[in-house]
Amino acid sequence: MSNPKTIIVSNRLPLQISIEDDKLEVSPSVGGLATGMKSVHSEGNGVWVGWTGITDEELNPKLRDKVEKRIAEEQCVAVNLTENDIEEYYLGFSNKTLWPLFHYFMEYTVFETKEWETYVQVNQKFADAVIEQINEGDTVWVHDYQLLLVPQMIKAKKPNITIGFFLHIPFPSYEIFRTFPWRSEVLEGMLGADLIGFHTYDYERHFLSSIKRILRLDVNFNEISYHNRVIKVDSFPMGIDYQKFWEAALKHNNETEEKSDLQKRLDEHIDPKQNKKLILSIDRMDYTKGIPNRIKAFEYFLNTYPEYKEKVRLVMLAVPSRSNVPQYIKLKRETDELVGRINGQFATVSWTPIWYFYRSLPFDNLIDLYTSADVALITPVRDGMNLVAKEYVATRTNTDGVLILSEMAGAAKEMNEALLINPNSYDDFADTLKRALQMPLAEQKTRMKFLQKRLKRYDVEKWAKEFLNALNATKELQEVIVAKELTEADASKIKSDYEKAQKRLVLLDYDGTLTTFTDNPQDAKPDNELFQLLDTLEVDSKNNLVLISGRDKETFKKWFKNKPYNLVTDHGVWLRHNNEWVELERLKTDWMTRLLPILETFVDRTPGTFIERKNYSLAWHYRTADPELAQIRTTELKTVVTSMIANNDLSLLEGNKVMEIKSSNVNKGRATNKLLMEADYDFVMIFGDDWTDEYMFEEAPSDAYTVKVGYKKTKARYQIKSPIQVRAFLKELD
Ligand code: GDG
Repeated sequence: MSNPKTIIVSNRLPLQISIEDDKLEVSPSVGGLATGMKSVHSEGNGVWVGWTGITDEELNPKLRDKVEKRIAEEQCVAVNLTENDIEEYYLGFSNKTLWPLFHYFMEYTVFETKEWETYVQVNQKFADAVIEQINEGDTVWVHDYQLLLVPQMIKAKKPNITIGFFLHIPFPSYEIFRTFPWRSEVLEGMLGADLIGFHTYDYERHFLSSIKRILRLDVNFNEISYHNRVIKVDSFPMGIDYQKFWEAALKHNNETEEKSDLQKRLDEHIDPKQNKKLILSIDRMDYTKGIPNRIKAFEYFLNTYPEYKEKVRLVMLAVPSRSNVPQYIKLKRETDELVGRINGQFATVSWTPIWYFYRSLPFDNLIDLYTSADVALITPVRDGMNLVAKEYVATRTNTDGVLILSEMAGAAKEMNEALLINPNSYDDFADTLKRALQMPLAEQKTRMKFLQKRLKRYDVEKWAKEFLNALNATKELQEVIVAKELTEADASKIKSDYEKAQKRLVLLDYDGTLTTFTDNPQDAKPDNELFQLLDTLEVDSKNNLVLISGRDKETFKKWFKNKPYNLVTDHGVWLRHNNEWVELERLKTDWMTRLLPILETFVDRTPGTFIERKNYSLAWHYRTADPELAQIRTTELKTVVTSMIANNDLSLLEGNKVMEIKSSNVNKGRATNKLLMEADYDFVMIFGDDWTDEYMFEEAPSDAYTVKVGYKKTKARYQIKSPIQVRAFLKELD
């Protein structure tokens, strides 16, 4: 086996590739992600899988070969995309559907089936390219919203590979996400990962809420149980390459350094003696960044506090982005017009209020801007994190300067010492800007030092490491869970012991073990396949086959009228043996009339729930209720019935989306014990799926074969996925 490696997957490779007259130029790109991943990527034989930025149509086969060989030297592997792929997967589904939807721009979101289909196909291309690189023991880290389906696509073919997924943009609240036609597919796609990371806890809880409500999965704190796996969800606020910005700023501030043309122009406006100040904003030209809002708010500021005219200048760098998507074209036009109008309105012979650059600047000029700005005005209307805010802080080597940051940026969650504003309030904007411009130096420094300390410690490399450590830890989590999986070898061992045995007890729980749960408990009637299976076990004279259930006697009587199986109902109150019903426990039921009205108030207040009245117990089912409301109500119910329970010798059982109140003197364990004592069995096998079945597992002799259906914590020896597998296993026995 080769050394395990990490495979990084993102839409774009961290390379700039240009081809002119068949001449190939490749240089590393300098984005935040590329920096953060640098050590992960270069470690061992790490690989980065992504698109080169050049479509298939732009490359002839010879040139493609050349590109592939060249990028292989950079440990990169290309995913080949056509013009149509880019049109529909990238510009289309990623940037006209997912991007606006996840940033709460519903009015910009289009839902095109054709684009979705291409998105699925292109995600498959990425997954296939990754799969080709995978060796046993490797780790895969998939990035961002363009590749939401990739984790599941990889997991399907490589179930033992550890996969991480990080979303760089917000995850919207359930109320937004539920409007999305492919919501289940996207969630399931992400659940292929073993660890899912977000920038903030808010995105994490929005995601978990959708998981609970849309897929109706069990979520325990930040762990999701899904098929035979546990998936961890956590927040990892992305940092920056702090040292790089700090050092660049130090070098820039060095007197002996020659000044750039941009710096000379900036200097013309900076004059602390005259209280002339520079305000800076830097963003990709994107409607999520709140650019028009910012300009209008700046206009409002100049009108509200006219004393700042000729004193402040807003330097606004907007980097061209996705400029062939209609909303971006519109945004560019709107921005141009607004800047023109405001400059027209306020400019004097010696002063233009807004300096507006629509272009990308080289890194050194970026540093000119950051180091010259007295105030950074970072006011997106939505932003996953926002690294610009952090970069500004990292360049303030004199610890002066003020950061004004929108509450709607993920970065606001960890940058409390910035001046946080609601970007939709012009008053908030204007007053905060005034406060920033007047802030005493001492206060600036205190705030800046706090901000710097955190950013320095939790830089982008640390971020990547923490994510990978957490991802690594999920391997152990999976091992704990799957250690008990009933393997083929276990199954054949059980089968051979079964064949050798002379007197066997086979105890089978019914719901969730032999049949799958449905929304209505009456739909779980036995089917023909099940009857055949049970008949085969029953006719074998060496077997004592017992179906054991919390269901009431009447239901089982009806369902198994013509069948000779032994039955235990009502959690162990009744036993049908050789077609005779005997009462195993004598119980009082007067408490039920007192409890029923209480339970009814819960049903009234919790849509989707209902009460099942059994002979000896009352069950409150909440399978179709809102999962979060149900969680609150179960806690309430526990408190309400606790006093009643103690006085009446009752107990409250939590089953699978059901709470049941019944006498403490009865449970499946006691019934199991009684059955075990009836004969001298040399083979005991027990199957069950929920909490109430744990009593059986507890009572079972140590050499019994106890099997839990589903992957929850259990006292059973083995675990098996679902009733389908249980049936297949039992079929094999005859
Ligand atoms: C997405 C999420 C999340 C900008 N102009 C120039 C330039 N930049 C660099 C900045 C910064 C980066 O671009 C922008 O990063 P942001 O984080 O601010 O925003 P997005 O591009 O929208 O990124 C965002 C991020 O992913 C990471 O997870 O924070 O929320 O939307 O590094 O320095 N760089 C150069 N010239 C420029 O003109 N060289």
